[in-house]
Amino acid sequence: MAHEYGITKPKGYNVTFHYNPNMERHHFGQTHPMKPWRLTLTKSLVTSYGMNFAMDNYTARTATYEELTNFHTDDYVDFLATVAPQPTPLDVDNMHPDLKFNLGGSDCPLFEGLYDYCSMSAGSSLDAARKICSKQADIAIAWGGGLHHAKKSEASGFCYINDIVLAILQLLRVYPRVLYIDIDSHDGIISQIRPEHIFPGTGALDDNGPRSEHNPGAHHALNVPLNDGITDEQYAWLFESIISRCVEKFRPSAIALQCGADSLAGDRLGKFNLLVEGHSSCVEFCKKLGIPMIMFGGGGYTPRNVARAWAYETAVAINQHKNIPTQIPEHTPWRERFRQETLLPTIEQILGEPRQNRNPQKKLQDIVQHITEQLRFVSH
Ligand code: TV1
Ligand code: ZN
Repeated sequence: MAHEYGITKPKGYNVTFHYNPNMERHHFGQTHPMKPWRLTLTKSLVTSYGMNFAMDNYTARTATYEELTNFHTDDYVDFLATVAPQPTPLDVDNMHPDLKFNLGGSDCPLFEGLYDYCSMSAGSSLDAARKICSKQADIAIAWGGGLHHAKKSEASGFCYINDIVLAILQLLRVYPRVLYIDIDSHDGIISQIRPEHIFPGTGALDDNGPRSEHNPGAHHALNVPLNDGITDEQYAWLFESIISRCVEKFRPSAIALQCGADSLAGDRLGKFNLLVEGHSSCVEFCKKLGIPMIMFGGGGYTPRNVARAWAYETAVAINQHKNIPTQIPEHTPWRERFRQETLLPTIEQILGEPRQNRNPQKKLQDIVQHITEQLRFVSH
């Protein structure tokens, strides 16, 4: 079975895969959109295609208290570590009065084993960062990470611990300039979203990072606000135009790429028309830059499609995406959960009818123009 698809480890290029099988045992609650089980489904495809033979596979350790408090405050981490699980309240009026830090509501419930779940997610991203820092990896993959909303002392949008910030702080010890890219359908740093009415309400085109006098980050945040129904062609064009300009100006020494999969067509929360091909073309483009890179997970609420995208993007990392058969292998665990037996379903297979595209080409050209002007403020 090992070399069924001829997948072997390439010489001189190393991909590491950081995964903790205990993460997926955690549940946010029956109706909550975040399903850690999507990680099981991803891993199932990765191994059934034999991709594990082309990577160094690590069981991610849990992050320590000291590591978590590199970004988060002690009082917040202490609370996360000690608070008892609570049933999810039906509405805000029923919320437990003792709860703090935006915990215990419907988005960020206090489920059983929460602290372990958070430390595993952060641990996998930190392990990935360390492999990049020690040059043992050219690309390090942490699908359990990518939880980009968590604040210093507050949970937000299904995220409790910001593993991305922790990983980037590690990278910055060795790499002077880290480019953070976020293709989740919710606002990250270089991301796309209809700002005002979509969670968390930030991400406008002119939202470029706090401009206090001594803030070196001023002007260094770029946003690409998009409407429903964007297609692969438009997305890839935007991504490549913008990222190539960013790389030229900023000359990053490392890349942190959040691969949130709620930007895929058919997502329970997202409203785009992206296929695995379009989503993964962002990963392909970044890989070709030849800059050390961490790939994180993130959002993604239709587990079978999340697993397809992240497995295919794992194949991109090991440069096997053109070689693997599109038919999902017979021996894949949970194979029937994928509905169609292809790794690359069409928009018709996913949605029947594509969503109406509310992104006129002219708007997208204006965005690229605006970003090009913003980049005047960026120097290396
Ligand atoms: C329980 C059960 C929670 C069903 C949450 C969708 C649910 C949502 C649920 C939901 C849901 C949000 C808000 C709430 C502002 C808040 C991992 C007062 C059907 C990275 C986080 C989105 C996205 C949070 C996370 C958002 C990520 N949308 N059903 N909650 N309100 N919260 O709008 O970026 O993907 O939706
Ligand atoms: Zn999201």
